[in-house]
Amino acid sequence: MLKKKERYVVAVVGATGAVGNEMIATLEQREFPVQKLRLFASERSEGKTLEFEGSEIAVETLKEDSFKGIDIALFSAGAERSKTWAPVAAKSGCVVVDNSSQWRMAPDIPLVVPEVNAGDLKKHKGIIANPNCSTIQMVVVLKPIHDAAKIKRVVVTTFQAVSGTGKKAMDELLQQTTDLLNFRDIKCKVYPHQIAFNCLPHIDKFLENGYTKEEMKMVNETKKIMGDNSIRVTATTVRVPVFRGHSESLNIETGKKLSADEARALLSSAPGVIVYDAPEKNIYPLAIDCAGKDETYVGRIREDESIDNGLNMWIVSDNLRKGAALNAVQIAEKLVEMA
Ligand code: NAP
Ligand code: 12T
Repeated sequence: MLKKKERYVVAVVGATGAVGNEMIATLEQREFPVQKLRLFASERSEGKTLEFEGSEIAVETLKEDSFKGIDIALFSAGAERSKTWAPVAAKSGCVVVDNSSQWRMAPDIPLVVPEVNAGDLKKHKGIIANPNCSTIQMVVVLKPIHDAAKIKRVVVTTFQAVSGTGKKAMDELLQQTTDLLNFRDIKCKVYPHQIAFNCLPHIDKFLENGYTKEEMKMVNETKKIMGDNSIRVTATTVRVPVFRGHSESLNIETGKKLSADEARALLSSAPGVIVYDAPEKNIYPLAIDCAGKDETYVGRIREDESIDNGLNMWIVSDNLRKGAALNAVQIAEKLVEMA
């Protein structure tokens, strides 16, 4: 449990990565009450410094006693590191907000999107899991619809940015694009196929049921966060040559009929959601506009004419902000409120 303090000692584990960088920026922008910031990464980053609130902070490597005196640790250094180090951190009295997939489905670890299930934070025992980026932006939109009309089934297709995979993937898209435009051969290191000017129906590993891990994260995490195992979800997750911002096409079947206007009104007052929906003026959410923003944008809201109670919509959010760093910092803010 977090003890009430004026200011907290905060750690970012994976500080040099795409998500870690965004975490540092988010803590600063939201004026999180930081007494001291400690930054951790791998041995490769030894000697590096990163800027926070105008001063340079040295990047450290993790050791058994690293977490002594740290109140809150935001982890984004991959599942392996979370598996090893989150319990070490929790044991030394630090509250961990973990961005990896390692602990998300563990029954006694809360999986939290503050707009949806902040109440689950009360049950934490030192580790709190941050959901997958694609799931987070979807559940902030599903929650008000579920409360009003009970969702029976969701069919989702994602169009995910390369920054979700990390820094090396962003470099790969840039390099392949410049190589192709200069008639040079390309190299595929991060993804199994060319990502520039292409779409890959493959995110994370393939599982025995033919789905990818990313698809099954959306299925399972949605039920856990919404606290309702009866919601049926099926997903197809696709990598697209976009640097930042995940787009998703949602088809939602509800128990009660909701008109497109009713859905628009509901979503307009939902926390963390902005309705951006005026197709007659070519207004709908775009990844390039949502990059750097905090909210999830919703447009193309329309009734599914093939079933009785169905809605289609298009949602976009910044995968590094609400999809990762911002959600983690919002969880930390809730913990401070509750302390
Ligand atoms: P990234 O750009 O590749 O950064 C990886 C970070 O992990 C770097 O800071 C790296 O340090 C650090 N790291 C690697 N090995 C380490 C070790 N042995 N000890 C300490 N630090 C180590 O990746 P990213 O996109 O920021 O993602 C990081 C992790 O966040 C992912 O693996 C995933 O678990 C999670 N994530 C979650 C979401 C979500 O959906 N919520 C989205 C994206 C990522 P060096 O620079 O020293 O190598
Ligand atoms: N493979 O945190 O590649 O479970 O976009 C998030 C993003 C795993 C995760 C990606 C991934 C996660 C990706």
